[in-house]
Amino acid sequence: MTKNKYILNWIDEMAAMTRPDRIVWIDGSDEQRDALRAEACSTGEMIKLNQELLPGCYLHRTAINDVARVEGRTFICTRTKEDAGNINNWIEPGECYARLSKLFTGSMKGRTMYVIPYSMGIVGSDFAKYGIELTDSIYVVLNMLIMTRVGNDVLDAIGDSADYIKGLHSKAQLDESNRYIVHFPEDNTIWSVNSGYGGNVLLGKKCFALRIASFLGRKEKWMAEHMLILGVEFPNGETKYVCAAFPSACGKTNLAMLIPPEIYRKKGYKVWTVGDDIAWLRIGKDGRLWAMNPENGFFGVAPGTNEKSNPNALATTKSGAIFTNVCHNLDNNTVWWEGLDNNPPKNAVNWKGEPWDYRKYDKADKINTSGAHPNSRFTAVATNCPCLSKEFNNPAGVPISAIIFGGRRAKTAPLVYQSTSWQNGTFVGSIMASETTAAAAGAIGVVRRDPMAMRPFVGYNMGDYWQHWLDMGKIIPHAPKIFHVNWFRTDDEGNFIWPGFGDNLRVLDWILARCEDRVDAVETPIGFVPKPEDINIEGLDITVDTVRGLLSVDRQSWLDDISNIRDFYALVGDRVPAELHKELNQLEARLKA
Ligand code: OXD
Ligand code: MN
Repeated sequence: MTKNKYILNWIDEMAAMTRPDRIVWIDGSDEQRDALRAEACSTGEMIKLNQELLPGCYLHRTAINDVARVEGRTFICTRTKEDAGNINNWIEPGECYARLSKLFTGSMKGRTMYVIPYSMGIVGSDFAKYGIELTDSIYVVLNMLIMTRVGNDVLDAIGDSADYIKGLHSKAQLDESNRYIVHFPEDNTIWSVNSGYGGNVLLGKKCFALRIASFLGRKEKWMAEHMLILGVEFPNGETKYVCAAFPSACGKTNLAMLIPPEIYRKKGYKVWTVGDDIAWLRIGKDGRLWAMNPENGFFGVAPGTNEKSNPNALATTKSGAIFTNVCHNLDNNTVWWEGLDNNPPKNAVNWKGEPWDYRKYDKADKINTSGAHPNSRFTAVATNCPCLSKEFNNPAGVPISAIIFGGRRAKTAPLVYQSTSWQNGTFVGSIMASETTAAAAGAIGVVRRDPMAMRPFVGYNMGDYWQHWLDMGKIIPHAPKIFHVNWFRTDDEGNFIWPGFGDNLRVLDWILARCEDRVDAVETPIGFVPKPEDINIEGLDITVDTVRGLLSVDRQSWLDDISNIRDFYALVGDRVPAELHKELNQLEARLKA
């Protein structure tokens, strides 16, 4: 435990409000974890899976009304509304504390309050930041033990300082209409109530490592980003690292754990995973930008994960994992999800806990007919990952050569292009977008602008966040180059043209060659695109002409996008940096030229 009076007083205050029957400090030991697993199984909160096939693995189901992050109920409560900006929901902090205090009052009666001291990053390192989460959920404790570094050494590292993030979570009644995920960045405080779903309640992840950390990063001149981090090892043994930001559901975990195509493997290429979701970026003493993954595990989407799409992720889930809202195979007490294989279990329970008949599956009504919820998850231990980078535990992180933005665009964005400068790259990030796939085949997707894939995760005004990007560009002596990729261009029948998955390494290869001036490019109105013959298609079923098509820039569809971008900038409001308006005007002029 600790003698830190800030921590003890705060816990006293929170306990006086929530009134738990007892308070238990989480020490990070295996003994305590095992006892909590046993307790959760005894109450039905978790199901112990087949320990021969899945040692240390458990299944949990959240409430049916509580299966995803709730952006509409997520708030950034800065003192002024302007500082939260138009993209975030906002409540005046005093009013918000009062409103939520009512919901927290007595919410832990008859329950235990767990005190979880955790670190984002290596405990004791310069890059680490600490938090304490108070929660009435064993599920949260067991997930935090995987996703973060938990234990008494965190309390030692905090010492007698008040510098830690205060997180309070209660499942309360899981009342959807009173669900709140609230951040008070100016108070280093997060309050979450009436949810039990990962992204809303594992407070180290989106709440701290993105929303609060982005706020801190702006103050302290570093960056918290929704980015994977991976290393490409070249045949000569050198490894170069990139960070990549994609909106949710664009295959971030798959890219982070990519398996090189055979012709690359034969040459000796390898890909190493440093992180699959969040990167904290700082300027190193050598003037380069260094990235570290503040997390200690993966909270990945299960459906679609299989031996082909992501064998590394699958291997990572084979021990010590928690599965949430997947399908339970009663025949062998294991788990299943859509897209795992073509063998749905015959004797199974769906994500809602009901008997499940795979023959009734209807793609148009996945929520009600699938075995696993489309947003069902695995929480997996990072060190299980076969392709985990040896730098994973390096407190300094890894030096970044390229930052890659991406989205899901059927037509507009080419396979890859390079921005012309950091400022132009910031603009490219600010206009990032993804299309939702409409139900009817061939229907045009709805464009959602998701700047830097951070739309739901910036803990302050989006315009100020863009300004912070521009400001960082001025103080990074050797800044990474900035690129944009789109794996999702489709042909007239709506089929993906680019094979994706492991073959995305072919694009990373070009990107890294650009970073070292080893390859030329063609200038277009939107930036530099590869010469078609410079994308290696050896061993692929596509021609240079297909690549040419994938790299084409259709001026009209870009011009059509401009008004959507202007509307989005108008929504962000008057703190959009002038430089970005200028970039937009120049882009339009180049497209019209
Ligand atoms: C996630 C997300 O859960 O981005 O990582 O939604
Ligand atoms: Mn994410």
